[in-house]
Amino acid sequence: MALLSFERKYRVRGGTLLGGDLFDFWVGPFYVGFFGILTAFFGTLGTALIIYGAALGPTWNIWRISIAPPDLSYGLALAPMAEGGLWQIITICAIITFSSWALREVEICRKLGMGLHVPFAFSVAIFAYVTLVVIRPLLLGAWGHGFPYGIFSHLDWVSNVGYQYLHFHYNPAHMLAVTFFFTTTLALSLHGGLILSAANPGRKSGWTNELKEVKSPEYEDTFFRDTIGYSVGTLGIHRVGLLLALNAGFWSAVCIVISGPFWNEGWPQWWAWWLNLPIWS
Ligand code: 07D
Ligand code: 07D
Ligand code: U10
Repeated sequence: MALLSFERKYRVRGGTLLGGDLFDFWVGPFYVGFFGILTAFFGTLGTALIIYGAALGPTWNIWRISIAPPDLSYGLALAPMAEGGLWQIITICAIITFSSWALREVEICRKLGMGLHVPFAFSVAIFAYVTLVVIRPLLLGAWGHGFPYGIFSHLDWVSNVGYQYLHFHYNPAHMLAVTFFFTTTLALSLHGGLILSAANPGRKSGWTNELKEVKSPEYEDTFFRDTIGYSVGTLGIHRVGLLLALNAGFWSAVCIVISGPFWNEGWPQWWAWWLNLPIWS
């Protein structure tokens, strides 16, 4: 079915979680829905507050604009606008916007009669963000532990927090997360490469523009059986990919939430358990 006639068929009422038919419409290509209104409203408000915060600050240099969280001395209290209050409201706007975006995805999945895998995956990214700006600051007792909203300033935060634990690479959950990130790119490059190689097998010969026949999944399976002895299969690779990517986000959240709330020495010291194993004595 051509995309346009497919859209006519599926652009029908229903599948909404909230708001019934009220917001069940499209604006251009975008489905709106109750959660689209929420996303648009809080996304616009949060962005406007960032611009307002930039106007209060010392620079319009895009790389250096930064909205900082409150000083640690405010603990878990609300801070005055110019001293971190803005950061607190922007954080609320961001969480509502990201969650509404995920719920709008759920409504679209329901309209299409599809599984909820994409909104589930996005929820893991939201979970990592919420861990950084809500869960860990709550556990440490101050909003000041959140990261500042600025392109370079958030990098400074990552570096500073990393060195607070001497050598963040020694954090075992960070190792897992990094390994999952690396493996995700390996898996995507193998998958992208394999699909394109089957879809573009090349010309029949150097003397003609006639193309060879596109190869079927049997060829794809055989390529990996011949190289590594096993093929996970055409559906399987998507399961593996999703699993790898979700684990990357999940272990990232774990690696930062344990830094401080559950371990406050340097990460290299954590490995003392290895030296202390009774088998060495
Ligand atoms: C390609 C999808 C498109 C999304 C893009 C991001 C904004 C922010 C806001 C000026 C893959 C749009 C950016 C709307 C503008 C203001 C106030 C996604 C794609 C293009 N980071 N980070 C970046 C965010 C954290 C880290 C770039 C967001 C943690 C490091 C971009 C968050 C830690 C490096 C950015 C967030 C951390 C970056 C490219 C939220 C650990 C880089 C991102 C909400 C996770 C890289 C100058 C990208 C860079 C980079 C955005 C959180 C570490 C500005 C929105 C605190 C080490 N981060 N980041 O492509 O070049 O993502 O920085 O949690 O080296 Mg970051
Ligand atoms: C949080 C983003 C969520 C985004 C959302 C959506 C918009 C809309 C709109 C485009 C999680 C936002 C959407 C704004 C945009 C439009 C239209 C994703 C998030 C909800 N590290 N490290 C990680 C590596 C070192 C340190 C994670 C590598 C040093 C700290 C990952 C190296 C020290 C923290 C990772 C390395 C250090 C991390 C990040 C190498 C510094 C964290 C990925 C090769 C001296 C952070 C949850 C992530 C974390 C984190 C990788 C080095 C410190 C595993 C590969 C040794 C303090 N590091 N790191 O989490 O776990 O994405 O955050 O050296 O806090 Mg690290
Ligand atoms: C995949 C795949 C696959 C495909 C695919 C893909 C994965 C095999 C079949 C998809 C992959 C790609 C296309 C590849 C490229 C993608 C990436 C590299 C990922 C990164 C993506 C980007 C960087 C693009 C980001 C773009 C975004 C997020 C779109 C931005 C759009 C908006 C912000 C609008 C969103 C719409 C909303 C919120 C709802 C509707 C709202 C509007 C239209 C605005 C108007 C508002 C209203 C009507 C509401 C009223 C507003 C209010 C109340 C607010 C007012 C408030 C005030 C304060 C004034 O596997 O298969 O192929 O293609």
